[in-house]
Amino acid sequence: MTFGNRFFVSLFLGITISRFSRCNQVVLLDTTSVLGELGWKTYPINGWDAITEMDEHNRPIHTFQVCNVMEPNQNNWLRSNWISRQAAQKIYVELRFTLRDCNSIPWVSGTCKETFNLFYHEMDEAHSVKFKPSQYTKIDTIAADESFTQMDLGDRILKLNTEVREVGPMTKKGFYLAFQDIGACIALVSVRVYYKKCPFTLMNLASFPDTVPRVDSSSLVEVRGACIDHAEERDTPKLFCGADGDWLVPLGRCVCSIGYEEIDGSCVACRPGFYKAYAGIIKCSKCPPHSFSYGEGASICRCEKGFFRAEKDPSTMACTRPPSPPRNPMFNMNDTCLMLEWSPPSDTGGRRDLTYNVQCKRCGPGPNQCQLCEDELRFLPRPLGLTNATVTVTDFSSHANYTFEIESLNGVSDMSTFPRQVAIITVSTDQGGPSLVGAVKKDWASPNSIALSWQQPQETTLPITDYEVKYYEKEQEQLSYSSTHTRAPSVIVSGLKPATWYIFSVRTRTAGGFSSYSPKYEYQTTGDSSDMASDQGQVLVIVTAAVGGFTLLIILTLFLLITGRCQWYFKAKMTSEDKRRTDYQNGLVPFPGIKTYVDPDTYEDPTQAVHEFTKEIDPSRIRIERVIGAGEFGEVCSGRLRTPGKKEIAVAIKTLKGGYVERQRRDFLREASIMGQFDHPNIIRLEGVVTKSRPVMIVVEYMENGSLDSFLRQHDGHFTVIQLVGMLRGIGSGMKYLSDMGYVHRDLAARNILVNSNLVCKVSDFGLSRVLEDDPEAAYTTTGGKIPIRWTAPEAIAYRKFSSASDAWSYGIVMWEVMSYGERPYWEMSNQDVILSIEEGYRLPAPMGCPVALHQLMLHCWQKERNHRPKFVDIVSFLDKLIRNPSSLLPLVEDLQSLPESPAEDMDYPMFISVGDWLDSIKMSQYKSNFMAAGFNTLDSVARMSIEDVRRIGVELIGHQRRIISSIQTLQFQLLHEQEKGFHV
Ligand code: ACK
Repeated sequence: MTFGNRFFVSLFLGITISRFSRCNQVVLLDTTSVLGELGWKTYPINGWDAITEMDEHNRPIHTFQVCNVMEPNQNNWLRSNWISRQAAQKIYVELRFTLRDCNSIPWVSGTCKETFNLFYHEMDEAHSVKFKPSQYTKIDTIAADESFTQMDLGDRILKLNTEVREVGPMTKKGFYLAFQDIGACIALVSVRVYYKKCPFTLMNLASFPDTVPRVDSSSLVEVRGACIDHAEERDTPKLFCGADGDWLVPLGRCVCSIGYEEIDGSCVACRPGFYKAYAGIIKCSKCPPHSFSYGEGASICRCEKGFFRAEKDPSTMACTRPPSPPRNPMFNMNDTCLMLEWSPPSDTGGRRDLTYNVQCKRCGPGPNQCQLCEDELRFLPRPLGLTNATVTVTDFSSHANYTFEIESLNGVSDMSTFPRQVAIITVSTDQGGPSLVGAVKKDWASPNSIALSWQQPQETTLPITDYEVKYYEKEQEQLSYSSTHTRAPSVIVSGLKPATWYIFSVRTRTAGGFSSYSPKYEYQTTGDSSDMASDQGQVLVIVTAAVGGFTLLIILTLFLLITGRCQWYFKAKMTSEDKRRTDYQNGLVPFPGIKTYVDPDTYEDPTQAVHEFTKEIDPSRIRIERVIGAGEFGEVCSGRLRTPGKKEIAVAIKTLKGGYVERQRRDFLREASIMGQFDHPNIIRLEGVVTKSRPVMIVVEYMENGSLDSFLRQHDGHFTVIQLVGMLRGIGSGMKYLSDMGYVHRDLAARNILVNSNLVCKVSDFGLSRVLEDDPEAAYTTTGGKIPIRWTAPEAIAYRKFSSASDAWSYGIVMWEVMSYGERPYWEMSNQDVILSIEEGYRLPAPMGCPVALHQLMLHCWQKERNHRPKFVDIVSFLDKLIRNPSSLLPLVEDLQSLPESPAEDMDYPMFISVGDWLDSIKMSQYKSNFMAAGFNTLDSVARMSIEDVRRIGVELIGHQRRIISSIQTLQFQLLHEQEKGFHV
């Protein structure tokens, strides 16, 4: 008898059967989704009962029930249809069912069961033969976790069980499932059969197909991805499919191809105006200057008309054009050498690979009688591919007219079809040709003009065409000059400023070309009301000329005695002592008796300098321990050096990487030849060099804390002011030593100072111009040199006037770097803006927490007039005073600026500027000569001026009087504070 079928049905209607699927499961059968009859078979017929009800969505719920609990020996089978295995190797069978516990049914003990059995049978196809239970393999006995539970009120709560069983590996194309009841009260609510897969996915720009995991759950299936459209493999993209259908361990990836960038997991073409030149994880970039891309997906931007890209230019570089021609060609000639000089082109075309070619033409008297003459002459260093704006010519005939065409070139000159422009200079070597004029005299001067006259040259074979008079303001240091031409040996130069000193020089021109310039003569225009100064001017000029002439005579004598040849190119073989002597005789070194620096470049053979100034170390004494950085020529390592006394000391070892050319080896060892000449506690000490074996090495003392700039950045705010001043004192002392030795560093900056474990700072990075080549801060200037703009004095930027005074400027910047713990000078201002701001009188403000005294010293170092800057001896003694008297470091700049009535907003010019700089800074430069003429030439005297004084010296406009007076008041305030605090350097 079947127990309670009606009873089950009423209960099943309350169950909501969730129909779900997960994306990593492929369902082979789901009874909840079969809409029509299931068609499962039952044996015997009266065993399992198939009941189909409708759920709330009007979809059928197929259930199978059996409840023959009263009768013994039950053996009721329910068999599914044939189920295709598809790609499955292992299948999962999920059963949902209810099961009544036997206790809840009266009078059934002995016959009632609480389990049923699950079987399967693999077959390659469906078959219609009779069901044979013996062919089936048992999967498991299924028991209920939950069953009917008796409740107090007699109601029963239906509990749904879910059981999942795995079957596999499967080998045939399909299988049957069978359920055996042996006397339980069961309702089978749903049967889901599925297998697991790792689903199709996109990862790292690669697609991975649906993948079936292995049966063995411990091994993964390795799947190689295929790059999506417009992407290409970087490292083979791979994923591993886990047993549960999850993708694991992504390896490798694809990257977007040239012209495409990754956006939200796909590769999208670059927009017009953008390009991508390399496949990779980079975005499309905007076209570099002077290039464009019209279409989408550009791999490179094309150059605008007139602009080009050289073969080796990277596509990221701006398109460039050929340079404009060189400017201001000039020559200087003596008996054996002709030196041509010119200024770099105003437009370098945007490139740094500027070179010059000099072509020579020798011209006869008539027109069109020119022929090329390179082969006749000797050019030093060479006629083509010159990197400096100068060349020396020797071996020329003494009676000839040479025309030199100087062309500027860069890496794209060959690409342009425009005719090239050249600078032309004509030189006559005719000894009877143009010769020097006699003394240039001032006849008279007025506030705006000066009249000059001179003696005609005595012997000229060709008639004099005219004279060129070149002149410029003395203060301007020949940044630019004017010239005027005259046929007579006299001229009135007009348009000059009153009470201003000018420099004049005259040269003669004949058909054979120009003569050399005469010596320089200094004359002054008269002030508006007096011309007192003119006489003094003449006296001065005569003295200058006399002294100049005498010096010239000595130099010329030395020149003939010592070399007898072209002095600026031919280096005799001399020892360092010879060189020192010669340098002293030439007035190039400061004092006799003091050891002076010898430039290794003055050695014909640079290895001689290395031998003379460095010790060769046997490499077996060196132990390299680790790489600490990268230098220009190779790695920088730390290690140990065994000294002859068997002691081991810590050293830094700079190596020259293999594959160098001779020039690199020479440049590399040049630093050692310089360093080896120094012996000072604040200069990095050279231990020696290895030149006789590979790799070539320079061994120096080890500085535990590395370079000062990064050291300070890492220890922001960690030191007392006295400690910082101590560091600055050390650097100043090192610099004093260098300047006493006659060595100009040119690249003094915190990055070139090294710090040891005792916070001792030592100056490093030697090598003159080469230092600047290596320095990443160094930028090209319009004069063609490479200069670290932010650290360099204006005169060194403008015309490469490097000196210990320009080192003092850099020292001021180092002070600022130290007091700001490694801040970048002038922050993110561009180099160009830095140059302009300095020119306008702007100076770096005091860093936060900087004592007034130190900022004042910085400002002192940044005076425009280089002779007004402190010498390193002054700097060291000033810092010593501060260290001895630490209370002098207490007032901070911000304290001063926050004084109640402080006109802080007006204090935007520094204390230690000259009167000229001060007037420049308040835009009253036109009155410089008025101040000077009236004797107001120090800031102290200016600070005492009254409004009457200002009027009396000739400032007539009321607005100008007002501006000057209010600036004087600020000046008075500053001087007052300075005196109160006693911060005089
Ligand atoms: O800033 P740093 O640590 O200090 O990194 C650079 C790197 O080598 C490349 O120049 C460090 N370095 C250079 N010379 C020395 C030295 N004598 N002692 C210790 N570190 C040095 C420098």
